Amino acid sequence: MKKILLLLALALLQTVSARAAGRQVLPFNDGWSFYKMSAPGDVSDVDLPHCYNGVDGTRPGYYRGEAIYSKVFDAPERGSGDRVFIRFEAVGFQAGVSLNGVELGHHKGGFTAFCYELTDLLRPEGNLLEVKVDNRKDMTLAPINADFTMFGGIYRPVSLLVLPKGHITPMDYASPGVYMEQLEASPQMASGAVKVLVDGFSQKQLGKLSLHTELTDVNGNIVARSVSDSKMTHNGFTALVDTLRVVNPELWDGRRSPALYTLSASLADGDRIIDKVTQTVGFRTVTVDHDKGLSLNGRPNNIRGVNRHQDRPGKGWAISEADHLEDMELIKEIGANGIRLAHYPHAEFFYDLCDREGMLVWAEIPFVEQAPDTEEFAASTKSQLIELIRQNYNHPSIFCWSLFNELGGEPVALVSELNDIAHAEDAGRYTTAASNSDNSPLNDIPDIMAYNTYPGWYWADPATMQYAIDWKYRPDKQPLAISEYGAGASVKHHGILTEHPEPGGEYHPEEWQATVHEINYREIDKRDFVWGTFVWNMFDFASAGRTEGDTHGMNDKGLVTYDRATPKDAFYFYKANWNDEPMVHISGKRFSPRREDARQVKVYTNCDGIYLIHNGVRYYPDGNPQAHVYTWDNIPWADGDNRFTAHATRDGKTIYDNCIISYNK
Ligand code: GCB
Repeated sequence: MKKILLLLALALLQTVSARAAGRQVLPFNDGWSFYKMSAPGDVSDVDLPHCYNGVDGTRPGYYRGEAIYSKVFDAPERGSGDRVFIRFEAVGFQAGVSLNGVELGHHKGGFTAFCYELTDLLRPEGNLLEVKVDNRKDMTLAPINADFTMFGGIYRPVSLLVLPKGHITPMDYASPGVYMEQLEASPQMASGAVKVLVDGFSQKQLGKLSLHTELTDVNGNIVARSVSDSKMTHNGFTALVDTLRVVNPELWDGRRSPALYTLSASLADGDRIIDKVTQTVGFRTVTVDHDKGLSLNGRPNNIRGVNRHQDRPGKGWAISEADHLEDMELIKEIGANGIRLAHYPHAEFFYDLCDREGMLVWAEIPFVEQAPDTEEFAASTKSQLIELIRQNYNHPSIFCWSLFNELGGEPVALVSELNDIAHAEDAGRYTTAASNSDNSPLNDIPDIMAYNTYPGWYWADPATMQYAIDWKYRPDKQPLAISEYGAGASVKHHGILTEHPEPGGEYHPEEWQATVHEINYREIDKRDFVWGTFVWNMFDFASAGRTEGDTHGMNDKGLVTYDRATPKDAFYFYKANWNDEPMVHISGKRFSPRREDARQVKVYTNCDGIYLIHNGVRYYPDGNPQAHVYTWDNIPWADGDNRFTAHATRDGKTIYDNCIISYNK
């Protein structure tokens, strides 16, 4: 009972403080109805997030069509004059929203948030909100074609915002309405210019309005505080502005120490706080140099990272916070220090996680493959970029905005415009892009460049990564990264190959993927000027049109299977190279039984003193390791079961990995 009372008191306190702060954010995810336009009689009750291709998203004929979501609800409790907004975090790909039969708006873009005001149409009870969702191909909206399934649905959370009449606006492309532009970030001093966009005030009220800002550290200590009544116009709104300074700040220092601060921005009329928004922020400098690569806070910090797609089996894009956390744990386990969130804006929860975990993030818009030369297409692509930037402006993890991925054609004018927009929106971050062409004029546009290249998978042998990089290196142009490389792999297919299998074929042996990564990465790692490298991909993902590997409808280049249950051998190769915790892994354990031509034993470890016990006999590795890979080519395999234990030592402690592999000569 005591506990219940305590919880009630806490809940009350939370509502009171939310009200005192002037706003309520109410989850709006339960109790929706849903049907596909193809089957209007087939109505089901659903909760959000919801994706209507969770089951068919790996089949070529998956449903790409319209669907109707609706919800009947009573108006939230609110004070007189309060205004009500609805915010969708993402709908794949277009949403026509109406309340009580009146259209509120139509949003184009499958990955960014949007917001509408409901106030004037709200009845006290029995309101009907309807959302017509559409995931059909549309020549005016990117992506038009891409190597991933275009999942439909209201697949991220929805909330109602109850705001006082005058408030910090949620209507600036659904951004938080609070922007902190970093001005300085050194161990001695950090400072940020804060802009808070307001709406709903009369001129007279505006005159009396002041902005109270505070920065608190993780321990809740206030490290900076200011009051200002300076105003300017920003993004078409009145903005209250101020500058906050922190003496001897803790910098956001990536995986080493991702120090964060909470910025709270309150609007006040005298002593009365009218509205308040908090944001997580951090101070850091990221510079990319042609020869030295990427530095974080002045220290070399080339990115050793992965690409991530967001879908999961059965759920499509409607994934949970637990799913995001599981993905992050796996990415941390291999020791990555950066992530390319491909090929579109990801969930707010995941950018927050990247801030907390110190992952450097490449953020991008879904401008992939095709670029129709029309005004409508240009307009929607530009607005997707503005949404990405404004909604995610405050994340210290994000260091670049990517403008395109592998574009066919050469839409120089549009990409140049996107580049200018990104600079105008955010002077503090680089623009970049992922290109698959060495000669495209588009490559000259962004501040820093990156290339997708697949030596050892789509062509040639893995060692040609050296030429792939060296030919792309342009001393007179921008610094270079490898934004994608990799190979397909099934944990059910095994074999030792000397050249790549048919990429579009069904046989994708796990061992070849490991070989490609070992050799590709060795070449990348030799070159300090490569500012980042991003494995394609951390996880297998749905690509309905593919007919290859062990399961059709999938791209199986993940280091981990689609269900996140099985790390492939290549996962452990990176773990040996990137993570600091002692580890040892015998590669090819699933490759059993084996035959004469496949007797090599391979071990990945970041420890010393490595040896192998085979059927009770000790063997030392052949020669020196290459990129933490040890090999044994002369083990006398016995017919039947072969027992292996790999021993490795770090700081006097020995760790082991075991397996049994059978052998049929
Ligand atoms: C690429 C694309 C990516 C594909 C990948 C592949 O270059 O950027 O969207 O999924 O290749 O697996 O072919």
